[in-house]
Amino acid sequence: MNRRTLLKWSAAVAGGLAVGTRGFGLVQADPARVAAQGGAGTEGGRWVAAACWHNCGGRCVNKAFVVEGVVMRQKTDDTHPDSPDYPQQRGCARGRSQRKQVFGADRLKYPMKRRHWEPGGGQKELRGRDEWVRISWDEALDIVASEIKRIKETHGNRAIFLTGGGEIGRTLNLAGGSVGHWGTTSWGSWRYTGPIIGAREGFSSFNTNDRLDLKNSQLIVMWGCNPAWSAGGSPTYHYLQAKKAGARFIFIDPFYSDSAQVLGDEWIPIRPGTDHAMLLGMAHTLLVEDDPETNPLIDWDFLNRCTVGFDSEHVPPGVDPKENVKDYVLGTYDGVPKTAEWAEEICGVAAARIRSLAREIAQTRRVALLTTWAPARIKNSDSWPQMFMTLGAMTGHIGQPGRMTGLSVHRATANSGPFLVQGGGSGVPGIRNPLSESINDNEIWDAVLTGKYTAGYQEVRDINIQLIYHGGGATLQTRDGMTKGIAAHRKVEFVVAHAQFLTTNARYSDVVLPVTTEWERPGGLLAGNREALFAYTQITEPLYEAKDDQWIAMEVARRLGFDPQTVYPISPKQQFFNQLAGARVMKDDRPNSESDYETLLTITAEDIAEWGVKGEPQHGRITLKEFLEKGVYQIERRPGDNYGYIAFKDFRENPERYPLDSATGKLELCSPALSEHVKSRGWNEIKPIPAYNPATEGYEETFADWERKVKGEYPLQLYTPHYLRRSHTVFDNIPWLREAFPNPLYMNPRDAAERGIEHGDTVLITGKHGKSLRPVQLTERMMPGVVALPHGAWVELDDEKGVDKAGADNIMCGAVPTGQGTSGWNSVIVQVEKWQGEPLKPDAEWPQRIVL
Ligand SMILES: Nc1nc2c(c(=O)[nH]1)N[C@H]1C(S)=C(S)[C@@H](COP(=O)(O)OP(=O)(O)OC[C@H]3O[C@@H](n4cnc5c(=O)[nH]c(N)nc54)[C@H](O)[C@@H]3O)O[C@H]1N2
Ligand SMILES: Nc1nc2c(c(=O)[nH]1)N[C@H]1C(S)=C(S)[C@@H](COP(=O)(O)OP(=O)(O)OC[C@H]3O[C@@H](n4cnc5c(=O)[nH]c(N)nc54)[C@H](O)[C@@H]3O)O[C@H]1N2
Ligand code: SF4
Ligand SMILES: [Mo]
Repeated sequence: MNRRTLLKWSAAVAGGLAVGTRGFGLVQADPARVAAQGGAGTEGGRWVAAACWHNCGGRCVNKAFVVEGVVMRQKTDDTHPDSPDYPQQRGCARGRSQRKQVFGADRLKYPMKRRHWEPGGGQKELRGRDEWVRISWDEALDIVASEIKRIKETHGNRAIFLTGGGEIGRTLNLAGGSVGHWGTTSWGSWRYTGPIIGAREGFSSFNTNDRLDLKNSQLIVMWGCNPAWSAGGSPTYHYLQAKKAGARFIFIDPFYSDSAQVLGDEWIPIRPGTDHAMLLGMAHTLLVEDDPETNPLIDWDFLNRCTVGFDSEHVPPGVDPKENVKDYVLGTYDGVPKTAEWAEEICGVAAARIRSLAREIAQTRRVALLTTWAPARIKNSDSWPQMFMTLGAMTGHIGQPGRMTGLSVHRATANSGPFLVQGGGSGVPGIRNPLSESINDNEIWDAVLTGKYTAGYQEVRDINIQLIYHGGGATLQTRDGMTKGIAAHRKVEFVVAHAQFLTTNARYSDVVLPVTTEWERPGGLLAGNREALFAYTQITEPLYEAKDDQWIAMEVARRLGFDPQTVYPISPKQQFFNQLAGARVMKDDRPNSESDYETLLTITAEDIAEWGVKGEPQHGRITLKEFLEKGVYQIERRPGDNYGYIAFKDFRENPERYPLDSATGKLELCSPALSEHVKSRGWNEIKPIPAYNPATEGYEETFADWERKVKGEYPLQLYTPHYLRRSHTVFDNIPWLREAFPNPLYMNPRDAAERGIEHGDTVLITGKHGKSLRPVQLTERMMPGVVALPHGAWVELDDEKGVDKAGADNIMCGAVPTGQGTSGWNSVIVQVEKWQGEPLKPDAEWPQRIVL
């Protein structure tokens, strides 16, 4: 960003977005400047609660100022004064640009088909580069229904592959079902390892303490955490309160992140996917230095009472006593002590620092050992969560005030615990899929191309996919192996996508159905922040000919001969009403009672009549009108209230009475159930203890000869951080955001110098699975030997050269299934060189994808 564009951006933020008339802590814009930029006054319009509905890791208040149906500007939370205990839920740059998305010139306006499409395919190789032809909704729906029918009759329902779920899944279920896909997506190996070993999992349940308790921690270790980028809204602010309360922050990350800049007392650079080795080195230090009398470093009481598998006396029933953490770390049977020096060679952190960090954690009374899913989005990382919990268990930092070990990520970042406010159900009954077949994300494209996929231990199944239905999500763009994905799209007989823009899914389809955004729908609720529930209402009528997914699902059903009412027996408005009526809030007179909720909203008979829905009047804490107008109900927290949460507290106090969900009821540092689970998936086997298992396409594979330290063809590690410009793929097309966040490849100047690369050069990234171009950003903030390619850019593939210009991460990430079926997006190896062709223009200058 140069100075001029920066000024343009900040003016837009100050003038167009952050105008608060009461301005509690918000930037107060100069009214004259606002007027000069075309902003209207507040007369004649009103602020409407607007959706910000993305899977972005945050939840915030978003309001649109609507004058005669036109959105003039946006603002964020000013519903109450801001304070650390009761913070405003303020939006990020993406949410504040929402109107630029909804009203973007590149919105899909009409149903379209590919010019050379014919029943059965028609020049299938042109998918992704054919012309688009506008068609009527009738024609579009007829094509979709007749292709579903034809393919079902010729090849059976197993030929229909539904990506991203979505509303159309209900119709396909009525019509005999479809094949789906599964994966570890966000969670990496926390997905299955977490629950199996008893560590739970940080998405629907929680394993660290709440934000007010975080202030009790003296030391906070942020293991692969960058909330300033990947947990929008209040989380970084919560961490800041812990810092102000005196906590020391250590960041362990390949990148000196914005979060580390704000909070960090220290940054320990580490190679992606090698964290496990570092922890083993720390465990070794603790084991050899611990002396209960003179130098107590290990919490033997916690280990003995609350875990299984740490030493030979505590292995779970039926397990060889040799399978224990202690003997593995000491190298008793394999002859390899996992010393700090052993770890240093792998992870790159100096042995002395590995030792001193182990001591510091063990000797500090109250420590928070926090991680995200990022270090677990690594191939072969099945034992990593178990290793992380092992450090917590050894040092006893679990289940007490200021002491916690586990996940602090996404909706639970810096604030874990049960939701204090929840929405109700929509009242739409489920429709069962008669097929219960699902393919691992790492094999979906291979399944299309080769007709085979792994269905379990020594079980490979045949499949003949001929229809790809993109009902939701951005699967072609967000799953590994996009090059194969594109080939798969060019192989099948029919591809259809519901889409708001010409996204990657849409681009490689035959028929594209334009769908509405949440701003064009009756309204809904958004959860994802434990202290608040957000509501939004309709901002505008559906744009152009866009229709909502439910309507499409019903219309396709009608054409397949079903009663549309079976797909959606109740209207979207009634669904919204049901969610509102069922909203509940936790009572504050009893602590941590997950079942003790009361009704949130007062709804009168007049409200029900006005809405024209079915319902009963009810009494709650605030009125329906007030809630919808404010757009949020937030719990006012204060120190010592009953909403605090200490994860594993009961368990720690009495593990017999409050067992964990694992097979033994204890935290399983040796877990036969885990190794059995991994084996049952059919790719490889692991030990029940957290043994180090080098990642496929990890650091070790950057070497042609590990012993002599000779680098190979792909000498650099690449990983894909979640990036401020986007929520995954969403918002990638917004010019404002493109200008603010240019999507570079991050690289250390030393690696660049070796390759004759200069700051700002266009570089070619070459890996085992594809090639991409990006402008390079040279920065000491990235450790040498590692490069980062931000997650989610919309692919721009030059078919002839086989080079993608957008830096689409999944061109570089290959679909290589390991262990539990982990999507290992952060274990990739590449080479980077200066691009000899035409340099890239900044993304912000690229033409928008305006089709019709
Ligand atoms: N290389 C790499 N890949 C990754 C990751 C990574 O770190 N690296 N991260 C992974 C993670 S954690 C996740 S969660 C996944 C996310 O994977 P996805 O869920 O596939 O990604 P999104 O971009 O959120 O996809 C949402 C899509 O839905 C569309 N959409 C929005 N509203 C509607 C609607 O009402 N109807 C319809 N029909 N469509 C709508 C949006 O335009 C967008 O195309 O990506 C994963 N992929
Ligand atoms: N802006 C933005 N925010 C998002 C999203 C988005 O797309 N954009 N997506 C949301 C979703 S669905 C999810 S699942 C979450 C994911 O959130 P996280 O799981 O936290 O993932 P990241 O933000 O990619 O990475 C966090 C940090 O881990 C570091 N890291 C990466 N690999 C390793 C490793 O192997 N070891 C160590 N020690 N550190 C590593 C990165 O440098 C980064 O600083 O983000 C959410 N928030
Ligand atoms: S963090 Fe998420 S919910 Fe909040 S404004 Fe940003 S995109 Fe919207
Ligand atoms: Mo995610």
